[in-house]
Amino acid sequence: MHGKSIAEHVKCVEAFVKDFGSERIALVTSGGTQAPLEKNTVRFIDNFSMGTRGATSTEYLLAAGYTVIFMHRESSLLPFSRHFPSLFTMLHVEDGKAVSSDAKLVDNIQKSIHYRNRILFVPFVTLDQYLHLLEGICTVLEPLHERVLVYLAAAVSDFYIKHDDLPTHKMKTEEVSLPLSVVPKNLQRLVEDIVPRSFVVSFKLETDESILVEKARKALSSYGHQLVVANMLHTRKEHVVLVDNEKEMHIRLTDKNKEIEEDIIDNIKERHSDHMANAGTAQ
Ligand code: PAZ
Repeated sequence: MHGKSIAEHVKCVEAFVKDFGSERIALVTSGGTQAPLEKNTVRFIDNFSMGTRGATSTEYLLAAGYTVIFMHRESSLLPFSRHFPSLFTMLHVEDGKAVSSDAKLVDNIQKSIHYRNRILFVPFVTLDQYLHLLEGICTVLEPLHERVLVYLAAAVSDFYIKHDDLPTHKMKTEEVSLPLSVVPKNLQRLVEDIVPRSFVVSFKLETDESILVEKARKALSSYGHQLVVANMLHTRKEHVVLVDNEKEMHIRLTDKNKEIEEDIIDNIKERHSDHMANAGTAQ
């Protein structure tokens, strides 16, 4: 969290959107959450997500003209730098300076400089921080109404141990107890009470394909938002299903030189434009 409290992060968002100039703004959530197993946390529940979907989508959102609040798990992947997991080995020293002539590296550094005034990084680590930040940031964005796209790509824990049930100290192996509770779903409240005019996209990950679309439909009808991007764990980089109240649309990656997020964002931008137009928002 870079030493900032939730309230301080929310204040940064307020300052960032105060002079908001572009026509659209996206709140992107990215990466997994930690749910502690002890008050003095040594162990926690976590998941596989490195934030590839969120970081990649953010690059395409910026290119599509969005300003982005990038709410990401600390130390997960970031837009532009995500392409270089071993940056250190790409540099050499010339006249006491670290340099590289790698064209892709140069291009991505230039892009990240180009967009730096249009992206705000807001880190989180735990499930609790994630939930509070999401609510706080959405509250700040509400006055921007239909111009807001909420893009919930983070893999949020479904289980946690309530604060009162957490042992204070490192759990002893002979006293293992995991009184897990199900994380209360906050999406309905978000959609109905906090950002009722925004375009809200949630993600649904499954490992059993036979229930994927049914689960996405259930989320749509429970929370009342606009779109679910449904994906399978092992094919998430090549295939997603966009599920709305009327139909399903499959996006399949056929060109190996492309990233599926380019098509996802193209499609979502169009849907968001319709949402704004239907509400009479100038574009
Ligand atoms: O971080 P990543 O790119 O490896 O994975 C992305 C994802 C699978 C976490 C995302 O596309 C997603 O489905 N998020 C929601 C997960 C869920 O709570 O169902």
